[in-house]
Amino acid sequence: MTPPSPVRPTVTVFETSPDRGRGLARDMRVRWALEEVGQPYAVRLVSFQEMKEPAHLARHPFGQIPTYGEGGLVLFESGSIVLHIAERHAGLLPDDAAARARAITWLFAALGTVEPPIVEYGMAALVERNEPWFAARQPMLENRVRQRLDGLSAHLGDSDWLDGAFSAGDLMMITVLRRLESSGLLQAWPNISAYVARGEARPAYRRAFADQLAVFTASSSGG
Ligand code: GTB
Repeated sequence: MTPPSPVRPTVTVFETSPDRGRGLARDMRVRWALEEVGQPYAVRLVSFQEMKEPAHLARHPFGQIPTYGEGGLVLFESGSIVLHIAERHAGLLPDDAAARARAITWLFAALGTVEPPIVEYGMAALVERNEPWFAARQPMLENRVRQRLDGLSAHLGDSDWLDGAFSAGDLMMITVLRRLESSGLLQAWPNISAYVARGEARPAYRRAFADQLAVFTASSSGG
């Protein structure tokens, strides 16, 4: 395992996040991972215009955030970045090989199985609300989310975390679930609501949240 590097990695984040500092943009998971492992980092702020310009497209082929730079290495995709951090520092993946594989499985489950229906549900409410098909489509999208929450809740049961100790899988799952907080849907699964709250109570989460909020506050006050 690598000790904290004296050369700080750089994470590219929104200069002015559209979530207004609620920690819903995907840099939050990278910041949280870095805080969990005790690795200081720098941020590069980009505007929506800069995200589509050549300098940023060289870091991220789709012109998005987050990106992660460490020496000569440049990564995009929040899942890949969090896994990279977890593999190089102690604290986010178990040492036991089987437990480690299961934690990585949860990270993939968060991104590949739980996040897509949550994002589709949220995006429809945002951009399709006035479309004629919205009323018919939204219950179907909500039902897909409910199916995932049923499965997750049944697995979680009374446990604190998804598989033993807190891991990168929990970190990713909690950031994904947080996108549902304003929908009120999570309240029907008290163990999932408690799970998300448990993640948000972690000191590393709180530091990451405060730091991304400070960026939004500074940008929106012209600072
Ligand atoms: N699969 C990629 C990853 O995991 O890194 C997806 C990256 C991505 O979607 N990035 C978004 C982005 O750069 C920001 S996080 N969008 C700008 C663009 O594509 O031009 C998504 C996001 C944005 C806003 C909110 N919000 O306002 O609540 C929440 C999440």
